[in-house]
Amino acid sequence: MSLQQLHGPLWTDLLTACDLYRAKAYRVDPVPSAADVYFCYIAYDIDLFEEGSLANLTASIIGNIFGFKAVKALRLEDMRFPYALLKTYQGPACGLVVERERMDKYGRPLLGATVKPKLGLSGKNYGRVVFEGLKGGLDFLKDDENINSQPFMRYRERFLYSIEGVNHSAALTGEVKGHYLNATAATMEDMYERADFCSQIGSIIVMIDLVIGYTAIQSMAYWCRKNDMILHLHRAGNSTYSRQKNHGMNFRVICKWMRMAGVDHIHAGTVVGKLEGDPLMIKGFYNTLLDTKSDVNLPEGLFFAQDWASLRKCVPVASGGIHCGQMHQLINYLGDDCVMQFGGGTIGHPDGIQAGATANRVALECMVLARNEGRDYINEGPQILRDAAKTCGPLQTALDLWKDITFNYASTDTADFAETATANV
Ligand code: RUB
Repeated sequence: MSLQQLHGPLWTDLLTACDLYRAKAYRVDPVPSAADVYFCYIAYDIDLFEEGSLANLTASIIGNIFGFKAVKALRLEDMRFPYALLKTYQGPACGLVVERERMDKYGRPLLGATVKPKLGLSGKNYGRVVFEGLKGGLDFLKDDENINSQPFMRYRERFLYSIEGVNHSAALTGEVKGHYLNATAATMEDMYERADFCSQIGSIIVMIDLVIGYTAIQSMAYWCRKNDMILHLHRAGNSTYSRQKNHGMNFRVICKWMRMAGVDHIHAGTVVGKLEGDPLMIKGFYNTLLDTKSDVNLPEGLFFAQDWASLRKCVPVASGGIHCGQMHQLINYLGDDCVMQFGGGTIGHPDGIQAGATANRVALECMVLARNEGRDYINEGPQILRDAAKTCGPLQTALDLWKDITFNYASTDTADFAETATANV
C-alpha cells in the first residue's frame, strides 16, 4: 500500500482552493528588441500576500523560480499593486511635501554632496567638509554607503562633528541645513541606537543602505515616521541584480518596493554622470517615485497603470559623477522634485569646498531662473552658465575644470520599446 493510500493525499491540489491561489499567466508578448525573449504577464490572488510585508511579498515574487533548472533566465520588469494591498503599506515616512516644508525650500531641486574622501577622515575633518559644503550653498551633505563606524572614525564622532557643521552653517546662512547620517549597522538594535542618537542631537534626517534588507528598511521607516525624521536610502548593491536585461529585476520595481516600504529618498540615477542611466528608464523611475497615478508608458518601461493609493511621494536622488556644467541637462531630465548631489563636483573644486558648493548653487539658481523666464535653457544652457560665471569666480573655475568631463559609455538597461541614445554630454 502506498503512503498516499494510508494517509490520504500528500501532494495534491485538493488541499487548497487551487483555482484561486495559483498564479495566472494571462498574456505573453514577444520582446521587440530581442529574438526568442518574451514578456509574460502573471496575476496573483491578493490573499497570497501578508498585509504590509515586503519580506513576504518578495519571498514569493523573486523567490525560488529564479533558480529553477527549467528557467534559463528571468527578469522581473514591473509590478502593479492593487489599491487594497498598497493601503497596508505605510509609504514614505515624510514624503516630498513635508520635506520641502521642513527644509523651507521650494521651486527648485535640493542640492547635496557626498563627503569625499568617503573613507579615512577623522570626525573633526569630516565635520569640516560638512560645514564648508553647507556654508557654501548646499542644502545637504551626506555620508556615503560604506561609512558606518570604522576604527578611523566611530559613528558618534562623525555624528557629533557633522551636526556641529549643520548647526554652524545654518546659523551663518539663515537656512535650514541637513546631513544624512548613515545609521546602517550589523543589527537592528545597533541601527536604532544610532538613529536615536542622530535624533537626540537634532538631525532632521537619517540614512540607511539598501543592503540592510527589506524588513530592516520597513522598521527604520516606521521609526522615522514616529520620530519625525526624513529617511534617506542609498541604493548601493542594486546593480548586482538590476542592470542586465536578461536576468534579475528592473530597478523600477525596487523603486516601487522602497516607496511602499517608506523611505523618503532613494538614489535613482542621473542620466548624465558616472553610473548606469538611460534617459527614458530614469524618467520612468522618477515617475514611479513621484506620481500619484501613473499610466502605462512602455518607452519609459512602465508596463502597468498604477494608482498610488495616497502613498506619499518619494524623492529621487541624482548622484554619481555629476558637475555644475551639466546643470541644464540635469534640470531638463530630472525636473525640480529631486535632490542633486555633487560629491567630487563640490569637494574637488580647486578653490576649496565652499567655492565648489557656491558654484553648484549659482549654476542651479541661474538655470532655474532661465527656465522660469521661458528661455530655451536646454540649448542656451552653456551660455547661461558662462554669463552667470562672469560675476561668480567659483563657477568660472568649476566650468573651466570640469567642462570636458563626460562618461561616454552606452547604457546597459535600455528601453525595449524605444530607441534612445545614451546621454553622455
Ligand atoms: C557620489 C557617490 C555615490 C553614488 C552612488 O559621489 O559615489 O555613492 O552617487 O550612486 P560623486 P547612485 O558625487 O563624487 O560621484 O546614486 O547611482 O546610487
